[in-house]
Amino acid sequence: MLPGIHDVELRVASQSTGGWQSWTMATVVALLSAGERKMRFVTGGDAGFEHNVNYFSFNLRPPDGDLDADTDVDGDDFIGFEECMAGPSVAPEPTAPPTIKRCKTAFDFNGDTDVDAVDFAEFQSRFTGST
Ligand SMILES: [Ca+2]
Ligand SMILES: [Ca+2]
Ligand SMILES: [Ca+2]
Repeated sequence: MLPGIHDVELRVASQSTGGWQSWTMATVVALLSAGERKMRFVTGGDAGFEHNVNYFSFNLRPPDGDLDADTDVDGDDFIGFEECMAGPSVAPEPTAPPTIKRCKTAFDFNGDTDVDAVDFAEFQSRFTGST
């Protein structure tokens, strides 16, 4: 599993969707680190509530510059970018939050495992304001 933020999509059907073959898509978000993982389904609802799962898929989100995941790219994210930026071919070594993993999932736009000036150009193009 690639580390990062994944949109996990499930194709499901149940009594509430209109029947066992009345499919709908549900999405949950998972922040995953590298390595093997175990997945567990936990369902809510009344006793006897049943459902049908057709499939699920993990879709790695590309970096978007929004380090704090508040749907903008602003000065707060820039502070994090400065913490993550380490130059060409140098892995991020943040001394405070964010983590190395989060640096890469938020800012390594070209996927070369560093956060450098190339990534900063992309970050600038996504900057939405100072606050
Ligand atoms: Ca943000
Ligand atoms: Ca913000
Ligand atoms: Ca990079």
